[in-house]
Amino acid sequence: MADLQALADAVIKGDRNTVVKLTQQALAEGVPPQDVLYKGLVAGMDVIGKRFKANEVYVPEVLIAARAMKGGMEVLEPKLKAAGVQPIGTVVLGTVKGDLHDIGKNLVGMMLTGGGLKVVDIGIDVPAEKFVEACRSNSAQVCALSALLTTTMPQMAIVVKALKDAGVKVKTIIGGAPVTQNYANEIGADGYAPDAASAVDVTKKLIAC
Ligand code: B1M
Repeated sequence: MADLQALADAVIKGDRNTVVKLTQQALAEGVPPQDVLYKGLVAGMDVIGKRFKANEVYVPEVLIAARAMKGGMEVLEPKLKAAGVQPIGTVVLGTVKGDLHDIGKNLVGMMLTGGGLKVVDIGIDVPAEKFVEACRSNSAQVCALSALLTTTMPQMAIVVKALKDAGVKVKTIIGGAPVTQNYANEIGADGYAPDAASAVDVTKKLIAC
């Protein structure tokens, strides 16, 4: 019988082969795709997120867990589409103009995907106009901005203002090593997260309110 706890455990261990096998098995046994997603894959990533926040695991473990989850998602995606299961929201994600750092951004993207969100990753060195266009064309609920340099942080203020000026109804979340909650308040961003796991919690809260 399908064991969704074993599936979650395989994600936590980063055991991609077992994740793929247990996902296939659960679907073959008629477990609803949304249960496989939320009680298996997402539940596993949730544990990884909590451990990451508590410094019990580090970036490599998160990347390995995310890769394992991706294996399960590849099996699951066609079934989710067929069952009409919608992601809980759409997030446009990018590193701001002038900034080429993408390791943290990619981690945020993986955790958001792991949290059941659709992520439109528009890359690095992204100018404000591109954020505006991507949020509009994807009807995003949240625009997520990453910056690693003190010199590129002001770009976040430019993006937040550009979205407001363009009348795009989207919540903004910012993060990256030099970024703080105070800075988010200062530039009028709706949310701030210190790490990739918190970014999922904050994004879900922004979508809910
Ligand atoms: Co750069 N770099 N770098 N660098 N680099 C830093 C950031 C720096 C702190 C190093 C230092 O001097 N000690 C420093 C910035 C100083 C400052 O401004 N305060 C620096 C500098 C100065 C530079 C250059 C200017 C160096 C030069 O050329 N003279 C240059 C700038 C290039 C540019 O962007 N225009 C540069 C270049 C590079 C590389 C290309 C060589 C490379 C990037 C490769 C890549 O990303 N593909 C690089 C790297 C690797 C680093 C360090 C070593 C590591 C960054 C990293 O990936 N960390 C970094 C020093 C350090 O942090 N120890 C440094 C791991 C990653 C998982 O963490 O990105 O912080 P992080 O993401 C975290 C959180 O911040 C948060 O979640 C993530 C996971 O928990 N987070 C978010 C990130 N985005 C978020 C968004 C959210 C929420 C949370 O919501 C949307």
